[in-house]
Amino acid sequence: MKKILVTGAFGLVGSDLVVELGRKYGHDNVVLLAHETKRQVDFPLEKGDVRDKSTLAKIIKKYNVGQIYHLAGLLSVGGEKNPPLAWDININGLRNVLDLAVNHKCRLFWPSSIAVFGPTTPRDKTPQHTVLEPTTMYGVTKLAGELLCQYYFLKYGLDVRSLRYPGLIAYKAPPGDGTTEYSVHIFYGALKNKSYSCFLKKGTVLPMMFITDAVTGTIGLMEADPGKISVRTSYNFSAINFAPEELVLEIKKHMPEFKCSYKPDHRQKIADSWPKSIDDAVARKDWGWRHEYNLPRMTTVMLEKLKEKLSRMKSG
Ligand code: AKB
Repeated sequence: MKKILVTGAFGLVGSDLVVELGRKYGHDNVVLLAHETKRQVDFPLEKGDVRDKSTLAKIIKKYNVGQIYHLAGLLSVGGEKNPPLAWDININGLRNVLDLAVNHKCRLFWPSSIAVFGPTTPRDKTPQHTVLEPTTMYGVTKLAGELLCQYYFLKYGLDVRSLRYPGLIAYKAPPGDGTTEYSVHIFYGALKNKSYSCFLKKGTVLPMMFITDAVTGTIGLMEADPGKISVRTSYNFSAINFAPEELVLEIKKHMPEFKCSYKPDHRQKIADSWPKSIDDAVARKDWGWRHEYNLPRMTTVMLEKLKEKLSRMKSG
């Protein structure tokens, strides 16, 4: 079997995705690319930066790679701290992977984001095809990336597939430098300190998804028959929508002593530029996407799994 390469393998998505890919296809068939290689993992692990095309090319050849999940990238808040770096990693890194995927005839997955939308986009049930005028550098790179993906499909026939990820909630890896990531930090706050200071204000409804659904959808899209893929920019991809106070109420059902205060900062502006809900009917129709986790189920699993993880970290 040709191998599967995952860049950004230790990130929020990668940490869960590689486990599922390993379970489905065998650990020896999933190659991890990361900046650090000191971790003990039972997968082949290579050190590299997605901006270094020749190292990437060597790894793709060495393992006879047939599929790439290119997850490495900067998020919205990190992108505003260093916009040139966000462009360099998110766009130049993507172009390297696109070129190599063409040369080595790989199928490619690349995540876009709800950050492609902006203040001029309809905010409720945002359609698949709509106004795209993002106001963050992250959103600009995601929009340019979507168009590049479609271009490589049209020009070179590259089988590239993409999803516009909403805020993803996961426990295996620590949250990255994003805006929807409050919804992950809040669980660490609840379990470590019984309190959390939220950087978004009450009423900030955003599209969100539990990681298990995101991984199922990502692999589902990659396994779909090519004839079923009608979108080669990126699919709208949606599960649940909630505001911080709704998540707080849900956590309080398990931990009545939990307290959340609200101190909105610069990240509020980013959240305000994004939709409240997404219409993902095209993904549901084309390749059968459906989600399983609602807010209560996601909260129960997050508290349980993160508690286990934190107590393992404490004891060892
Ligand atoms: C972020 O908030 O930057 C990301 C995203 C929605 O793409 N989680």
